[in-house]
Amino acid sequence: MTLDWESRENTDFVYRRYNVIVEGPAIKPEDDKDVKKNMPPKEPFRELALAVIHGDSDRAREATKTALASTPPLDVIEKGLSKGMDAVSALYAKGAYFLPDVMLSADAMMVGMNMADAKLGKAREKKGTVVSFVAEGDPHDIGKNLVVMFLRSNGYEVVDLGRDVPNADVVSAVKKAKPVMLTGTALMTTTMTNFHHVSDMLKKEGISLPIFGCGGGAVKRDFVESYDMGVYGVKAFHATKLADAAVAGKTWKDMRKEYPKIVGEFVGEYADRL
Ligand code: B12
Repeated sequence: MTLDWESRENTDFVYRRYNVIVEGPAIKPEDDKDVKKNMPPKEPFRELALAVIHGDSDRAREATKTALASTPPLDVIEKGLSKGMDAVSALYAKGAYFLPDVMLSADAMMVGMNMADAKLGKAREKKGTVVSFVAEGDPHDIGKNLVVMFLRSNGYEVVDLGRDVPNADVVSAVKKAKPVMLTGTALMTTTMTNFHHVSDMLKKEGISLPIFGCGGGAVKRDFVESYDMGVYGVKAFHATKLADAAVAGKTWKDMRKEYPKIVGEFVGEYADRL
């Protein structure tokens, strides 16, 4: 029998033949209640978030192009693209999205981020050097890429070591670049412990940095404050304020105490240190 796939009658036949129970029309990811709660209501942010949620790089390119015509690049990232990635995280956590979905969304996010990065432009005079890396064994580099992007666009020379960086390579890079700041990102509980090792290895070499800023989904403030030089970084754009503070002579001990003041906003994670 020849089937006309557009015809309801025939699809019913196919469903019956293969014992498929049809519960209703396919649910769109943006209709999920946890996604709905945090979706930006207004354009151009909604379309940016949707492009990331659907893992559609072409749509992300178009949406970012449109958004950048009227919106600051920082808002395009923080209020649009990042909201999409938050939704993807929620869908992944509840098992509605699988790794391939997440990878497509990460690619779409990077397309938009690179365009926003180009628009941010690079400040001409360099304020100092920063070394950035993702912890050994960890492939999650979206947050680190944001940190690098913000630092570069705010006048810092960044030695970007990439992801899954062996601890020894971090120490070598620090010895070579003599940075004003080291940033580390870890998204996995199995990889974040490398921050502790890096701190110990630096100390063994007699190296004391103004700040070793550590962030990433897996990391919490009390963990970062359990080793020397560690300052817990909450938002990627805070990295520039922390680097500015280091250039101005603040130490990691000062930064732990004065974090909200230094980044210039209320930060829930530091609510006890206003
Ligand atoms: C995207 C993603 C992936 C992508 C990564 C793509 C990429 N290029 O990064 C892919 C699909 C590759 C991936 C793979 C895996 N993933 Co994954 N992934 C995620 C997901 C959904 C989102 C992570 C993300 O990018 N968030 C957005 C970014 C922007 O956030 P962020 O890095 O934390 O950065 C923010 C802040 O922390 C801050 N920040 C970060 N660093 C710094 C530094 C400084 C100085 C400052 C100031 C701020 C700062 O700035 C950002 C905000 O502005 C999370 C789920 C979740 N809820 O987080 C899981 C998650 C991280 N993955 C997880 C796992 C387990 C894996 C796999 C091991 C799965 C598997 N079974 O194979 C593999 C890794 C395999 C391997 N090789 O080891 C787990 C980790 C669990 C844990 N706690 O250990 C999570 C939490 C999912 C879960 N709930 O189980 N993953």
